[in-house]
Amino acid sequence: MAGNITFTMIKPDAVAENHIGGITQMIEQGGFRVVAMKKTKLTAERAGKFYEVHKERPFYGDLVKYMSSGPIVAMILEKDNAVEDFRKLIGATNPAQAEEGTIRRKYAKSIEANAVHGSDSDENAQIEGDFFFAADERF
Ligand code: IDP
Repeated sequence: MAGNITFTMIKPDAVAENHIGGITQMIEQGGFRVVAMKKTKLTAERAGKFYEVHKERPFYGDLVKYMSSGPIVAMILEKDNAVEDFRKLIGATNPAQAEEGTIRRKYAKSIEANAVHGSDSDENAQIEGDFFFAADERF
């Protein structure tokens, strides 16, 4: 059964370019409710841990550097079928392949600096949400 929670980050380039409001508006207009939200900065160590599944990929070192290069905005989002619907709303990893109307099509600059993260499974949504938020930060 599909869960109703997903996790997202607005990545450093999109935060630096003042797109927090624009991206959050697309998220809310897409039918998601913001359960938790925080602006924070990952250390290289924490970014490395968050993306540990990609440790063997050639872009891992650059990804860790990029994700710890400036503040991000982390959010837990709620909607029926949240993980799958949010992946649709953000679009393909590579913005050149992201469909019109998606967040990445509008805000991503490159395959790396692609504006937003979205969990790829219900299990990872839980793990990633727990990585950033305590129980008393979720409403
Ligand atoms: P996703 O974020 O669409 O789920 P993943 O394959 O899980 O994509 O990759 C995680 C993140 O790693 C991407 O969002 C992007 O920032 C970065 N990334 C993925 N593929 C590449 C690549 O080929 N070069 C550089 N960075 C990449």
